[in-house]
Amino acid sequence: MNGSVRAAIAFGSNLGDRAAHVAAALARIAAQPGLRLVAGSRARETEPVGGPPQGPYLNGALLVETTLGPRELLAVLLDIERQGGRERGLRDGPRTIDLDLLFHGETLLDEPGLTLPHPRLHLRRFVLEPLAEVAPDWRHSRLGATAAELLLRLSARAACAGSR
Ligand code: PH2
Ligand code: MG
Ligand code: MG
Repeated sequence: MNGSVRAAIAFGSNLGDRAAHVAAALARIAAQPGLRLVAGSRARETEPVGGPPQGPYLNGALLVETTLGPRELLAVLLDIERQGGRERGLRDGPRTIDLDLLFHGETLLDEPGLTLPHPRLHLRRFVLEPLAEVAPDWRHSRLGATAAELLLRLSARAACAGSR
């Protein structure tokens, strides 16, 4: 695609038929004009992190190529969340489908509603692990490390914390 960039999207679901919610969102993303699916990680079950007590998530990540700008892509993802029955309630509460924009080309952005790269992606194993599967060599321009390196750093920190 002319003038396209690579972008990554994290998906998560922990309400209802999780696999069906993820499959429906993937199909809608793949059918979106101005966007091509490049790679998808395996979907994995993860324990909920933060928020109220809630069930386990199905998490993964997608690598896409797109001519959409970051705000346009975010609007598409929010729309697909709405089509998937997403209701906004408690922060970090359970959801049928969550689609988070992780990065968009080299875009650096810090605006209400959209920070790029995603401000917490390097802190969350449920995001970093699938991201390292689809884009191990993508480099976080603020942190100066690739997805694979960020995952190693997170694992090293977790091992240190565990040995204290
Ligand atoms: N998303 C959250 C809060 N906690 N935990 C897991 N395991 N997976 C998620 O996707 C997740 C979470 C808010 O977006
Ligand atoms: Mg999220
Ligand atoms: Mg979200």
